[in-house]
Amino acid sequence: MFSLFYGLWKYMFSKTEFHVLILGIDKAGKTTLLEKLNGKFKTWCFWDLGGQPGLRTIWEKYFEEAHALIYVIDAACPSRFEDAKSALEKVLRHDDLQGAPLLILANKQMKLDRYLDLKKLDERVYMFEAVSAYDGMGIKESVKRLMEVMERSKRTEMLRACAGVTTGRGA
Ligand SMILES: Nc1nc2c(ncn2[C@@H]2O[C@H](COP(=O)(O)OP(=O)(O)OP(=O)(O)O)[C@@H](O)[C@H]2O)c(=O)[nH]1
Ligand SMILES: [Mg+2]
Repeated sequence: MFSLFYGLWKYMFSKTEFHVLILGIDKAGKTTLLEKLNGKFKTWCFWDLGGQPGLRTIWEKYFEEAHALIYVIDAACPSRFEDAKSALEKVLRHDDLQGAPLLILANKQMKLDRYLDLKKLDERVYMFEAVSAYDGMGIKESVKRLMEVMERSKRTEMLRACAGVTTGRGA
């Protein structure tokens, strides 16, 4: 009996198309994200809506049928955080989206990397990681990566050699 119900449930579930709304203010990177998602989730239908102020009034027409929400923020543009925040607050306050799971994506982290243009400085190995020191996201992995690179670096080799020479002199 259980397997009959399970089979039926599985059949219905596999037929369900999930509607996922992609929202965020203009130029946050929604359409770019959609291009990355396309074809990767077979039963998911992503709705990418324009984020210009004049287009945000249309967003709510999609709320009722949305299973979940992805909210994209341009993390490289602090001057627009306030706009992004108030647009998000308005979305979350809406009754038609009640209980819909929310994924917030801090996009364009790498833009800062490009702005710093560290490659120009010298030939040293550098890593750029998106982290949150506040909640610890990415911290452990980043430092681990640094340690791995550090252990294999020419500089560590050089410092070891120097330390060897110094110890040798002192002895
Ligand atoms: N450097 C960088 N640029 C990005 C990234 N994601 C998107 N962009 C650029 O940001 C610009 C805006 O991206 P879109 O995907 O068109 O933004 P949108 O949220 O769809 O904007 P609207 O449709 O106007 O609401 C484009 O020039 C993208 O190439 C990213 O992760 N890094
Ligand atoms: Mg777009």
